[in-house]
Amino acid sequence: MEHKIFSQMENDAKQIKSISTHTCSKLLEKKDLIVETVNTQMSRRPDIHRLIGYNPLQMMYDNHRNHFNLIIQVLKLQEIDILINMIPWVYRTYHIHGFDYDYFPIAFQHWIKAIEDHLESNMAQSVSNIYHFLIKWHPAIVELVETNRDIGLSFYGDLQKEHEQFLHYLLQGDYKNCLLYSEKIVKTPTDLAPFYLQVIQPALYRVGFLWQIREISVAVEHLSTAIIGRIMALLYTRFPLIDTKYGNAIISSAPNEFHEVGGRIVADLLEMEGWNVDFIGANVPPQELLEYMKKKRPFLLGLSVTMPYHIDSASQIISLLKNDPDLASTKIMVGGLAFFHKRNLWQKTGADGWAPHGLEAIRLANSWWHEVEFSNV
Ligand code: B12
Repeated sequence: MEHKIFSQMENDAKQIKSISTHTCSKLLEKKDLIVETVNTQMSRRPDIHRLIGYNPLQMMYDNHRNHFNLIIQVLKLQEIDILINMIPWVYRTYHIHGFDYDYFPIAFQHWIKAIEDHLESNMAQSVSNIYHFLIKWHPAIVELVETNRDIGLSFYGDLQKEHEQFLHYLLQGDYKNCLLYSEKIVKTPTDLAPFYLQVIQPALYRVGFLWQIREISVAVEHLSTAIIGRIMALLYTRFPLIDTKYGNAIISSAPNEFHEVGGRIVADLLEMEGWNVDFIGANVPPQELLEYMKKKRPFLLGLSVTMPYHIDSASQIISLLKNDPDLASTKIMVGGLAFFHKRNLWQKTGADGWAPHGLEAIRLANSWWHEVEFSNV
């Protein structure tokens, strides 16, 4: 069902002409003004509180900023499929949080108007086509969201029972039992990867979904992530450090990206494999990452991207690296939820490779290392 509508939308979207880089830069230049105009116009509407389900206006403002970042991203990458994949998530999430479905086409009209106010008419016209497309597909998106509850949370692997038990403790905020139970699962270093990939990762996906459908609060979601961070640190440090057999690797989240557990899993698994890893975590200013890389001269950089509108910031770092003679030979790998929206989307970043999960990331890194080693013989 979901696929049918997606492919129909994708087909229909082929009619939308791609937008020039000049128009994209103008749009980016006017971002604050356009977002501000939509915020003001929407908040002046007499029906605004009904439309946003009596939520604070700030929630709508946050959505507008994220929305516009996404649109700019989609236009820059010329990947409308990202938007088509994301839009049901946006409808579903905001509707569950009380927003009326009518809010969306009304907001789209305000985006058209604001873009017309701030861009030259031919540019405004080309960008507006995206909004006309969204307005046209609005009823189908609502139907999809209302009828399709399968959002791809199926479990793969042998540790389903363990995953469920761990999740149970996690949602109670029961750190002690989470830790005791994890210790039962992870007895040797080789147990760590299945624990990370089949227990922790799906538990966090489930936590995200429960947050999305408003079954748990932001506090419970934060607590779950914090418990997992503590457990990862505790379990990992119980194993002896492996001698370095591979080169230096730096793992970081893309600029502005706050999600860091995925990158941390990749970092831990690389280290266990014998890489010398610096895990930098989330939201590093690009210039400082580059300076650090100049000092460290890593063989490998891994960039984690969760939100699609951060793909561009990853691409920018990659382009800086590739154009810097000191760093151009660094192998660059990207990964994270953002790349699940479309096959081969990672290639748009200019990276050398992509991996869907931690174990695959290790395989790719090792194969790159051996390739270079072999070519040096
Ligand atoms: C915890 C969490 C947060 C925390 C993050 C804290 C932290 N310290 O990391 C906080 C509260 C900051 C947060 C914020 C937001 N979040 Co959040 N968050 C999550 C949650 C619940 C878990 C993320 C996670 O750790 N997953 C587990 C890891 C292990 O999985 P993973 O990242 O996919 O990693 C694996 C692979 O992808 C791959 N991989 C990952 N990185 C890399 C890197 C390389 C180099 C390679 C090779 C591979 C690789 O390997 C990993 C291991 O196998 C997810 C739910 C989910 N489905 O993930 C939502 C989720 C990602 N968040 C979401 C949203 C919407 C947001 C916010 C926009 C919310 C808001 N309104 O503010 C902000 C955005 C902030 C920002 N600027 O980045 C949505 C995204 C929806 C979408 N369609 O894209 C999700 C999916 C929740 C949901 N179901 O709706 N979030």
